[in-house]
Amino acid sequence: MLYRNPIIPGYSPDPSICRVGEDFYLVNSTFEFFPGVPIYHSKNLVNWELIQYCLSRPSQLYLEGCRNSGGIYAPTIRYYNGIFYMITTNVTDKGNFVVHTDCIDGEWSEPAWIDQGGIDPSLFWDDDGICYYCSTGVLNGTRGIVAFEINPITGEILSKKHLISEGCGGQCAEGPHIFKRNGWYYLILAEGGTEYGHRETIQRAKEIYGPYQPAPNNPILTHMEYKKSEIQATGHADFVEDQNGNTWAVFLGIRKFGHPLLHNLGRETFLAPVTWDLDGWPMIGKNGRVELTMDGPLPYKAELVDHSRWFDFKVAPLSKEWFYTRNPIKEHYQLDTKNQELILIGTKVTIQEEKASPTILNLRQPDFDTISTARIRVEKCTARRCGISAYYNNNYHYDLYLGIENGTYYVGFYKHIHDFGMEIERIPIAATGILQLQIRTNREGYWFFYKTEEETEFTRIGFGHIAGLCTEGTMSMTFTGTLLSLFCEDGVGVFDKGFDRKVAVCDIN
Ligand code: 6LW
Repeated sequence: MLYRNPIIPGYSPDPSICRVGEDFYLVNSTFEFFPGVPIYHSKNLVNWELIQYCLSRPSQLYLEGCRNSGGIYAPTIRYYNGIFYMITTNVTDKGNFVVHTDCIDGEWSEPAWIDQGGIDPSLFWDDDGICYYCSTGVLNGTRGIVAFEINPITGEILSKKHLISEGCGGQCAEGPHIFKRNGWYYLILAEGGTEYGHRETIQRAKEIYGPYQPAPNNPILTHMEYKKSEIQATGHADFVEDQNGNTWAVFLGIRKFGHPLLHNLGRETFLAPVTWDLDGWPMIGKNGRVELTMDGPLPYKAELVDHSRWFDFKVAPLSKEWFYTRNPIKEHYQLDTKNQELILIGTKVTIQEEKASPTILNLRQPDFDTISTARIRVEKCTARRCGISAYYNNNYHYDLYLGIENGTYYVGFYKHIHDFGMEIERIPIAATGILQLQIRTNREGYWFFYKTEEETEFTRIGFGHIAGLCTEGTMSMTFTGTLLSLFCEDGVGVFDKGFDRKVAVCDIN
């Protein structure tokens, strides 16, 4: 059965997956954004619905002062004996922790913190019911993968710590997951770092703590030597066996947009079938390579998805797809369903401010070609700036907005790259009516348009090169992707009816 990759487009890295009967659940890392760790559900492994987030309360996810791409690193989701577990790291808080729930769309527990450094924790239950923890770590001065017995409810460590692997020769052995098959303990790892040298390797042992032997055909996934593919940096996989006994891998990859090795959409979630050779070694995709269109024995037929969405302000609550930057002040986001208005209360915190939580609502940019439109009720606004942004983080964003200064209303266009930000355009408009703000994107850039009530056509006001919103261009190592956002600073901003995010090839003139 044919299907399209990525299965979860836009910034959705470090996937982990589990199955309960015929239902699959998948989670991703979320860094400085709130709520943390989305949970998606699927029956066919290709079409995923966001059901909710594991970390939805500030007591579970403290992000005050969190640096860009700090916060939540790679999670693992597992199901055992009626309980779901999600284990991850908050690098800005106390490190590794586990939460659980017996109801996937209910509340998750408070974090149980684990006295172990490192990142990318995972859980594995052996046949005797003993639960094992593994993550990156350092033991007696040696860096590698650390494993021990754990109580997954309390986080208590129940055994001696063991260094079970130093990887298969690549740098940054991370993203470990242990599973058992035909009497072997398998340990899969991401190696090479999450960039263009990324790969997945596998080892196995007869005892859980090793010694682990690497597969003869490692790496089992990489595009390191496949530069002509649009998909790059594949790695950080998790395996799941479906109800028919077929094994699948979910993993992260990026889509580069042209000749240069740059990507703006973030690390996305991909799917590939896993095949096993006669010696019991797996291979992901076709000899470790994957494509945008793939074939595999899916449990159910996949639908072709259109990621175009109308996010309306008619029904509360807002769509779960919106998320905040760091811990939000919830009262600053109000929905007036009667008037179909989203009212944002901006503070003095601007979206260029470091390590802060401005008033901003974000959606993923799900593809290269998109058209996003917001409508502003000009006469109801008092904000210094309120509008729409192609937003990577506080250092990288292109903004289009209604500005109000000394009683003058205008459409403004602002660009921020590295440590330099500047308002490029300012066009005065009437202080009334609906102002439409639009961002059109493709593989070259972001084009900005506006339309007041008196005008019949959109007018182009500015352009920002796609390279300004790319992970590779950011000044600190970042792990996220470009978002399409609504924001408001210093006063009230009123958005009318809804936000239109279309995935479509657009006219940029
Ligand atoms: C993730 C780790 C990684 O936890 O990036 O480069 C981290 N490697 O596996 C954030 O995605």
